Amino acid sequence: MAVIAVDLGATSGRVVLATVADGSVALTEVHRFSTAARQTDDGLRLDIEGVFAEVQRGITAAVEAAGTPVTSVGIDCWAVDYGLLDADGALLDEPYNYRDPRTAAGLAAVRERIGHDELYARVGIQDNAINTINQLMHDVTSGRLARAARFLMLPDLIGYWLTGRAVAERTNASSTSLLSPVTRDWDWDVIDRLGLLRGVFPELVDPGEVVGTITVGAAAGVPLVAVGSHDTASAVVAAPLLRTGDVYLSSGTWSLIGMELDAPVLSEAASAANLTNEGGVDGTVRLLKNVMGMWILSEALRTWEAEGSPEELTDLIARAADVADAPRFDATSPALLAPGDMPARVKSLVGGDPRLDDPAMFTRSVLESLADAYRDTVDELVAITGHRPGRIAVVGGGCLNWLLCRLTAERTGVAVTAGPVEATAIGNVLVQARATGLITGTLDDLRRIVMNSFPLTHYLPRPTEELAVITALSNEFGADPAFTR
Ligand code: LFR
Repeated sequence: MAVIAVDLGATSGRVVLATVADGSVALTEVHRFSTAARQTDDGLRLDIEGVFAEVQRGITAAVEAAGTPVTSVGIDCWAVDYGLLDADGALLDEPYNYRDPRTAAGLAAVRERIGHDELYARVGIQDNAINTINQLMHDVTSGRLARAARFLMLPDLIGYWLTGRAVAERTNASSTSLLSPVTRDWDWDVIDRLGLLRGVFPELVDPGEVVGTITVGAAAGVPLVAVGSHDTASAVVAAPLLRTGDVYLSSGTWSLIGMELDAPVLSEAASAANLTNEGGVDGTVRLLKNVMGMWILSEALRTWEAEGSPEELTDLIARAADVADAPRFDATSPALLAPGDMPARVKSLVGGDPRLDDPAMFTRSVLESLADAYRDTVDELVAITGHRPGRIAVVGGGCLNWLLCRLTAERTGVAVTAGPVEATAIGNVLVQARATGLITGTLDDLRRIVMNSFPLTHYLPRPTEELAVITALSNEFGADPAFTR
């Protein structure tokens, strides 16, 4: 029995074929393609129909590779972006990417109608220009929304094209700032006050519900299962958290760092810390912060490449390990959001310090600043929830960045476990597998399957002392001491 996960990330999408058996899960990537937005005369846009064609190609490849019946398909994607359909169900135009600067005007227009404090107390979402609410508000003022009959978040849009059923999966709907984390329904009052047209919002479904039967392509007849369709919700499912208060850090284009809770925290302190209450799988709340993440480095690499000096990330990390006293900056700064000349922007955040012209120093500066932001966020989470983390579970591509993992452990004083890299696809698969009866259990049980299936690397807060202890133990018991760097 095989499961197909469609996982759309900010730069690339993948289709993964998975098997779940005997308490473990195994993944094979069968197709990868670009999901990059493109600058058009009319803003930063996504060719979502092109992405859908790649998704179908991937599903075909997965069905062919499976050699056994496929039990279900699930889709996850980055949050906040959406497509609009007209009255005939056709796509109105290409979706905007959240890094398009139109959000500034949208945010200002939202503010005129609802103050931040009131909005936060209602929907619990951090103040971030990228939020759907700001994008939709811009669509109201530009007249775009008036031409729409249906609003669908991107993974729901792909699900609609596969099954013909239009729904809004809850974890991703929570990223719109239009969902109440208390009632878990659309906040119709906010929607009315912003003039957002009630009729465009589809019915909500939870992860684990069957959206419908796929009617097109190689997987026709197979159920489409709603997963944590916000990629971060799926990643948190597969983060090896052991107890309440453990911190996850989903490390990719963004760094999403937070705790999994049973209930939202809508207090002034949470608002002042700019923590967000996004919906998680099984009715959990992901109290977290968006820190800028590996985007800073990937944009810098793009700039250097355009200037003719290609740098490799792994080389940079190795060289950055030997750099001392790098300047630090606020890694949550909105100045870093839009695409563009990242080295120049970071340099201006550190007062023009010329040492940042050296890519190794630049890299060290970014990693130190990210680690600072993680420490500050962990401190805020502890103060606000009263829970102390036993570990920080770093998942996603950034868990391969050993220097960042090491700095994170040292700076926060909390042990880091790094892995699995493909947490998002794994979380997607496990929620499907549970929905179709291949496995049973709580989130803890799903995480046990993850820990059983993938190796983790451990980084301890005080490496020198701890290495001495581990070496002594290994000399005595013959265990492998190589689990810390
Ligand atoms: C990560 C992510 C974040 C969200 C950002 C924009 O891929 O989904 O959780 O804040 O992208 O959608």
